[in-house]
Amino acid sequence: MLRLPLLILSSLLAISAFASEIRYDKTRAFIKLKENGQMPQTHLITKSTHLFGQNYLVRTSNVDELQSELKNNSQIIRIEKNYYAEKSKLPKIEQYKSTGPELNFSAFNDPLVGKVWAFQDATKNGISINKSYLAPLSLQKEEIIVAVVDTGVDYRHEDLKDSMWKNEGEIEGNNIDDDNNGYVDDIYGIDTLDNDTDPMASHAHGTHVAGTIAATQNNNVGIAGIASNAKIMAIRTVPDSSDETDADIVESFLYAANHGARVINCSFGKKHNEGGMIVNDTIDHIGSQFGTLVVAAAGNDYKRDIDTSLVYPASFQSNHLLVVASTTKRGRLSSFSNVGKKNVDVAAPGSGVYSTTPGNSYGNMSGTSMASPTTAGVVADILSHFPELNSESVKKVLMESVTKVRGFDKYMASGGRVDLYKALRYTLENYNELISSQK
Ligand SMILES: [Ca+2]
Ligand SMILES: [Ca+2]
Ligand SMILES: [Ca+2]
Repeated sequence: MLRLPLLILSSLLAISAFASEIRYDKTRAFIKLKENGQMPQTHLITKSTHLFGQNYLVRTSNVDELQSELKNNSQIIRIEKNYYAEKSKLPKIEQYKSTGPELNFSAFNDPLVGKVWAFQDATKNGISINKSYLAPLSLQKEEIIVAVVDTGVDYRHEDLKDSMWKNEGEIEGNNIDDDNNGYVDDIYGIDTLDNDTDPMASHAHGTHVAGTIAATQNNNVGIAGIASNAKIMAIRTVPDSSDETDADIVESFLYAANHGARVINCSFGKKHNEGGMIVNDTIDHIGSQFGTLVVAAAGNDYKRDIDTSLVYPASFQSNHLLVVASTTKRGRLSSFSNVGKKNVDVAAPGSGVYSTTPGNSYGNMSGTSMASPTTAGVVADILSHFPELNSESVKKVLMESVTKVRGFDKYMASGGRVDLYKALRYTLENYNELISSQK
């Protein structure tokens, strides 16, 4: 039990050492034009790519010169640098320790599912996954694509290979961009780090996240994911050092939404923001235009209040963003979890989460990184039953249907832990009201 706290503590120390020199990309910047504004003509901009609305990503020979040249330009609303998140440590695989009799989840035949304690009922501090499948409240099932924007996914894993999204418009391995989307042979997703289209896992983190959401249920193999009809779109954007850039996050989110992802899991974050709003604008854009909900980890800084000590993207304000704190098997807030009465929305199991790891293996990991996909899995299953709900509605469903936990009111807006069974029931009971409020 001591290993994880020490790990995070050491990463905090590492961060403070870096804090004075936040790095940025010297070659890329974001420009937001005014309505009818023209892209400034300057030798400093070597290429410009339209992102959405009035937002562009530009390549530049010198971002500092470009920024000072455009400071008072009448055509633009703003120019933002592309900042790195800074290096920090991702959760590592822990030794699995049994803390009681093996659990039995009779809705599933997967041999290791008994280790996924979150499948227990709300009264046992779980989120009622087994209960939801034993006596289904609703049978409608639509396939829901969940983008795992992370360290890549082992898409060959025995318990993930049948749960992977595949780009129908692309022919594998012919070195041609068949669907003309700007990416050659993007079958499972993309890799913004290597600028290619192979999102194979470089670290266990993304594979673990993917299994929690959608490991194949009832295949007599491994565990079971929370959502029965979700497909994982793998997007490798987070380096093993956790030092992702805003430009890569924006590219990932736009790719995900453009290719049909209704949920994006975001188990990463940074502890600084120099005023950059491009990621927030992107979340609002994909939420309002595509109905995509971004589910994000609150962060692991031992009850840091992210209402006052902001972290990103979790501290952004958006109706299309659901922010998740972590709970333990005993129903408490995990000691490492961040909090925020305004900016944290819900809590979900994140301590000692058993899931898939690369190479047909399985293991435990702990962090709000794990609480986020637990919640993303619930969101995906709700959307699979009720695909007509938009991102704001499904966020409301999750928040209104939580299991209230004493003391959680001061930590998060909903004051409780997500619950699949209660969320399904809430949606059925409030269906007409939810749908009419979307118009
Ligand atoms: Ca393509
Ligand atoms: Ca191809
Ligand atoms: Ca399985």
